[in-house]
Amino acid sequence: MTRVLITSALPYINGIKHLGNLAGSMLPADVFARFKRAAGAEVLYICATDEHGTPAELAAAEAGQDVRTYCDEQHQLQHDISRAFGLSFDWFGRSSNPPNHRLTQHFAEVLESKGLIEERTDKMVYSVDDRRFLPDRYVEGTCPHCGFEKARGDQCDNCGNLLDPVDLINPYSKISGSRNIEVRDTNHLYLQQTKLESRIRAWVDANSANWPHLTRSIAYKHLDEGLIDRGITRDLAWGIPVMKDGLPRPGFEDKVFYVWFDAPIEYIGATVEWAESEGTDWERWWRTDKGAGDTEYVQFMGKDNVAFHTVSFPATILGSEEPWKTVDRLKAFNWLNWYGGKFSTSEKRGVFMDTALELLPPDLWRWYLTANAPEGSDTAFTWEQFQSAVNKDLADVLGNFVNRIAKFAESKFEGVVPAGGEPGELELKLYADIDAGIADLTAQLEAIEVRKAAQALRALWVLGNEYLQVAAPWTAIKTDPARAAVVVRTALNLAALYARLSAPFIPFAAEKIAEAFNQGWPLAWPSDGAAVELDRLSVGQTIRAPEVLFRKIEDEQVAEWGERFGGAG
Ligand code: B3M
Ligand code: ZN
Repeated sequence: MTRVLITSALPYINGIKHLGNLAGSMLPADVFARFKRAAGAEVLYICATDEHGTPAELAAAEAGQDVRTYCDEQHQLQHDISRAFGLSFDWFGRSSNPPNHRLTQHFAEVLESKGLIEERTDKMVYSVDDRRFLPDRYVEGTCPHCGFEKARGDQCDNCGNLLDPVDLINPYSKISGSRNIEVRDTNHLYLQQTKLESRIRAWVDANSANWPHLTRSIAYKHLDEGLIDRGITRDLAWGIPVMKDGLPRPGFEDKVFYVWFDAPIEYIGATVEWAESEGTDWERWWRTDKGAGDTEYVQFMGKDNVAFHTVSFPATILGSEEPWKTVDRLKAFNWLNWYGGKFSTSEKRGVFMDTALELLPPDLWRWYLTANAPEGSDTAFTWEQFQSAVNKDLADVLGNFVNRIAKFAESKFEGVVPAGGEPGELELKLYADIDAGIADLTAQLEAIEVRKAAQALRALWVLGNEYLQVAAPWTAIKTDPARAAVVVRTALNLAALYARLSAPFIPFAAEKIAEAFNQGWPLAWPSDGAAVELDRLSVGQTIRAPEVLFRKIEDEQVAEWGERFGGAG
């Protein structure tokens, strides 16, 4: 049996994610995981909350909570909302949990033993009133180039120049507004990526053949620009303590590892959490000396995370010289925008995962977000497109087909799969079309071409409607009951087959259909030809029409939501 390890980028802890985050990592990973499981692979799908760093500390402070309590609550919220969307993680971990502490400290120690860690003194902006060092984007001041008064420590939004926070004129803390700012010396650990450059490049050369263009181009862009040594510690209280020989590292008592150093290690950490909870082995997924060599490892993420996964995390792994499993396929996504602009929490632009589920069932979002995945380029959410995807594809095509044939079987065949008749020319043509359609869908899913897979699935649904239209059992039943029986039997089988093929995308509706047709759950991916697959339901077994699968979205709803969530305007 093939084994597939799947991870999606770890959602940051500060608040519920928006639909763009969902569309660009977790949802496509889930579709792929569901497909691979159905197709018989042994799948481990891992995700977790990314909990360290300054934004978590500040969000906790704003919520009036200590950071641990804040993260506990936010983790639970994200966990619950992900489940409600049907994200089928085998484990949803936390980067603040003990396994990640142990692993992160282990990597730092091993990297140091390989001569790849250097202690350096940096000059950093310190806010006396906030009693903390300020990360670049929490310092603002006047731009030395253009005089703009609200330039950020890392970049001036007015003239675009990249800045060093110590160059700002009249700097102030973005946290408190205090101008009581000093530049202080502080020691940090640096991972000497410069020493690893050729190893990382060789690894990218050897592994990137299977990466999509977007991933490869980002990786080489960073390599070609030249790697720099990277600070892997920060002056913060919340995070993973910096240790040496089992004790706090002298001079680093008030420091922790940088969030981007420990976050990817949590892919392994979360696997350990999972294994501990299941009483099973994690190493066969991660150590090539313990069997992980025959695992395929697939990562999903937005394009802003690619450099961290093609350069920084590999630096950690390769630098350790230990036999860790590295990524085989890295699927990156562009942005899903909200109309012309970006989603924004502070400006309440766009729909977030919790609100989405208050409005409509998860499958509607799942369908739209996969059929319009931001794959080749950035895409924009619009309510009009969303309405059309739901009403046309789901309600008119799939929902209508299933409902129509099940109702007809209920009224004319007492709700059982009818016996009688033999498949004719129409059915043989249908088999051929369905075979070709399944082959296309399977190939697109294997290739993680999310949009093309959704298109292939839609095309399969369309075949059912076309078949019913031409075969017209409602006419045949008047003159040729045996012919009507063949058509109804075939169409009922087709509906059951749609449940299996659609389950990775719209698992809730698929399960409803499966239930109504007395199929087990979860459903296996079809592995035989259509002639067999469309003859699976036992003759005489009962079926019933499922409750309404997809309710249409009304124009009034679109108008109301456009207002409420800041649409085109
Ligand atoms: N948490 C994504 C972000 O917050 C980041 C991903 C980590 S993956 C190891 O932008
Ligand atoms: Zn400027």
